[in-house]
Amino acid sequence: MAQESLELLSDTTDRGLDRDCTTLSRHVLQQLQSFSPEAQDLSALMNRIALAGKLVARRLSRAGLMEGVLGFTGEVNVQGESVKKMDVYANDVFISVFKQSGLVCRLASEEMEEPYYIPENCPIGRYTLLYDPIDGSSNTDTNLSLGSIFSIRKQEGDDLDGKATDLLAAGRNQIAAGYILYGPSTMLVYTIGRGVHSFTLDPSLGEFILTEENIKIPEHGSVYSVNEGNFWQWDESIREYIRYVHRTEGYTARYSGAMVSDIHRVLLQGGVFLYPGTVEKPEGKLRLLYETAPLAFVIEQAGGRATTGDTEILDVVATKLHQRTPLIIGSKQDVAKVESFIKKGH
Ligand code: AHM
Ligand code: MG
Repeated sequence: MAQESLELLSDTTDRGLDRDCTTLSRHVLQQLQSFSPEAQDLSALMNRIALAGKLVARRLSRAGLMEGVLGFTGEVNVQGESVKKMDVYANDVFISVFKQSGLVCRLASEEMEEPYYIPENCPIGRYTLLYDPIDGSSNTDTNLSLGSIFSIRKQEGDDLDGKATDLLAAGRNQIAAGYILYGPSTMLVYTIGRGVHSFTLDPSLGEFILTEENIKIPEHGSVYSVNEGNFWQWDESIREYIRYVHRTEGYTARYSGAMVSDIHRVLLQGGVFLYPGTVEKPEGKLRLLYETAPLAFVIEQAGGRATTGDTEILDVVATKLHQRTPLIIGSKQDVAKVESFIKKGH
């Protein structure tokens, strides 16, 4: 073999090996360029989230073959939605995984009315995990894409009354956020405020391996992603925007029923995802603390934007744990286009 091809071969092998060795926990430490206690905490927290993701992915991959995995439990959650067995399983997975971490004293999720305390962790556990264990629940029984969304905040104050009111703060207080996407492969995308990075689960290693660093969302994309079944319930300004994309060449609709996968597409290829308010639900469907704020943190870090149509999502201060917000998120130009219709309408 010619010297040149040999060098090329060893170069690509090295790069491949280098990449194979960039696990999530190592990446977090690299990002922070430190082995300080804070950096170690964040690395351990991300490692735990990855473990939860692996457990959920493992169950989903065999869901159709096992008893008691798919379908509803018969319960209705705090949001008034029917609970699926996978929602309960995934919710419990995060609790179990963080019980053992020592770092997290409180967890708050879509599936629990009140925050869940882990008293044995509270003397040292200065972090709170906010999460949506299964995003896109309606896709569960049809073997379609699903997600988990997470956000980590530092506990402010002593929370003596046990009401976790310090969580009612703007999304800019998040110290880490991201999502796990259960698709043909399982991916984890995260930010700690230093760009956005994606990892793919290598099932043969059981590790999330770095896929792409410093992802940048395109300034504009052709995709608009929204449930048009709600058309007649939206404000006229949103209807006008949709009429605009219908009559303008170069737009294409994509909507999967799981916003983690829709927003992942927008992150990589550009475009906009919307879940506006409706007449029945003026605040929309999505929850601020564990759905829209973490995704807004990711998209902002990738160079995009997320707004309610009125206020940047990361500036919205929650007034209650399960607060909802409308969401317009994605490429800067596409979010601005939607906003221009909202402004015209007022
Ligand atoms: P969920 O967390 O209960 O699954 O709800 C969130 C999901 C989003 O992933 C998705 O975009 C939206 O709800 C779909 O709702 P709809 O069926 O109203 O379009
Ligand atoms: Mg959800």
